[in-house]
Amino acid sequence: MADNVDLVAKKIESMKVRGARDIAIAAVEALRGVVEGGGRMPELTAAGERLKASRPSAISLPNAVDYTLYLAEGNKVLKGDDFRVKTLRDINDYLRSLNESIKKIADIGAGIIKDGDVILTHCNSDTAISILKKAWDEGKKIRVVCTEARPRHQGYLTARQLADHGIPTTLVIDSAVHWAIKALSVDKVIVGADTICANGDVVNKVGTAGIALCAHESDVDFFVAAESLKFSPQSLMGKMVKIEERDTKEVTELPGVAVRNPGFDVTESQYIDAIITEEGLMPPQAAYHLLKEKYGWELKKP
Ligand code: RUB
Repeated sequence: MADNVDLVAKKIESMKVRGARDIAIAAVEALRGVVEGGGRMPELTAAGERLKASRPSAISLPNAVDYTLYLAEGNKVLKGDDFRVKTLRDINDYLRSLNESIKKIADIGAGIIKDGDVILTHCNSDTAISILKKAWDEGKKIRVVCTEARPRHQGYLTARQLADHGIPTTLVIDSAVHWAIKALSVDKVIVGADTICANGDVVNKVGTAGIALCAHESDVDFFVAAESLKFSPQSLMGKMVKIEERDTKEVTELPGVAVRNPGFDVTESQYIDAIITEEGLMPPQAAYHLLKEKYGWELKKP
């Protein structure tokens, strides 16, 4: 297997590359490297398996790998350099479409934000951040509340990125969310997603489900920002998704005490007001229809 594929898989495992979108893009780029190096279906399939195994809870990763293999498969009758040239073109088009998707989500998401809104976000989602930056660039004077996202503190990245963009940003510890929604007058919650199941349940950074419950209690709208890459035809409901448990040393070491460190949790669709996708704003219950129309329940060319 290409050294670079293993390197990318290790970067995903160690979270040097992280976030559902970025790991999917890194995997597609690694597969592109295999094609550039003259690899064909057997090499691509082996590379895809290695990449898919690197993080279990984000469906974006197997979806992106399978779709890239599907593109290559469509070209496998081509001989010699023709396979390489055509497959590289297809992969580059796919990467471009992923860039377009996040821009469309930013436009659609910014449309639901009002001037003066206070928005709470969790962890570090490029997709959610793109919406917040777009709303700000449109002149909406928003304020953002970020969580820390213990134990790895990805929320610090979000806070830095937003503050550097000029957006007034407040950081709170994860357990202050209930307080923050009330005391800081939060109007909306916008988070990203790692997987969206067919019934509209959402898998995202651990803590998301609790935030959704707090938002529900305070009648605050809860939005999930995710491109269709995160939709899972295979996962009927959230409880079927394998939740990654990470090294407990990330949390603490207390002799004689068992520590658990789940990376993600499942927010049930009933607590989600809408999912912001590149296809538009939709109720989570419509996930089934998007999957059926766009993919016909299989990863096919959108
Ligand atoms: C990141 C996380 C993000 C989603 C969506 O978790 O849960 O909310 O991946 O991100 P981790 P994006 O830090 O463990 O990867 O919108 O960038 O795809």
